[in-house]
Amino acid sequence: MQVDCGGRVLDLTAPVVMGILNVTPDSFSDGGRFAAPGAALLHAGEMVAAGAAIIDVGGESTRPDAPAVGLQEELDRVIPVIEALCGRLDVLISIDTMKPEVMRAAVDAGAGMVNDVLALQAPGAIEAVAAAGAAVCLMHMQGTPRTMQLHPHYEDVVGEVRHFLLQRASACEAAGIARGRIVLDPGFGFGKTVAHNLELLARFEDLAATGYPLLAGLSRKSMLGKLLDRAVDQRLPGSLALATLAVAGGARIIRSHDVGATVDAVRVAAAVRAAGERR
Ligand code: 8Y4
Repeated sequence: MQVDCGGRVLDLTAPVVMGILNVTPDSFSDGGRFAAPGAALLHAGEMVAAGAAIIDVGGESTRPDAPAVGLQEELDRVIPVIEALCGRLDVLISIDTMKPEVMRAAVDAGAGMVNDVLALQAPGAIEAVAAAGAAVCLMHMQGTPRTMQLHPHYEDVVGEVRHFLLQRASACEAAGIARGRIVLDPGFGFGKTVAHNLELLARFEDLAATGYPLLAGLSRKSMLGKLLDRAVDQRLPGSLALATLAVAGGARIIRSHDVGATVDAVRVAAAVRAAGERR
């Protein structure tokens, strides 16, 4: 399995790790320590050395209480970082954004994948990615970043998420984004209770059966806070358990803050899964 990332090919024969590079000054996970291009470059270099296949650069928080970020502010945060990364590191860059203008500028600066929690539903977003030639990760969210955790409700969470993602993939393909450029993601924590997240993970294979490569973002998320009563900086063991289960269920990309440890977990889980497929 491969993803065409606009000239670059991402080989997913074995699952890979996407390292998270926040360039938001308000990011509560890293306190904005990587906001400057120099510090971001250093962190990205460490993640590549630890085995990251993709670096996901994000300049806009999706937390419910996060302030909206203006277009110019977001461009000023992410574009210098992407330019610096592409000049120095041989790694695929993904741009975490909801804005078509940022998608376009990021791909011009060297990004090969667009990671959009709105699944390209913003006006002009599908066209921006189609024209740019990049790959895209289409993520499911119920509601908006502001309202998503107020009253998550589903009759059949796996069926509804699967249906939404396949509809978005069809819309992208109709607009000229080839099937081989599309990754799907159930969006753990985005308009989901702990029970919804657990069911999506337990039935991950139903999503993998769509045939599209799947990304899972579980690192340090609040479901671990609720399951384990642990603060954000105490969630690595739980995150590794979730990453392992996602790979066992067929995930091909694991989005993580802790690349080295996650690469080990993914390699172990992938070896077990491969053993089950050899017959
Ligand atoms: C600590 C740190 C606790 C961060 C929670 C968080 C996903 C994503 C996010 C995902 C894709 C996050 C941008 C939420 N999650 N993109 N983005 N999939 N494709 N929260 O699951 O990391 S941000």
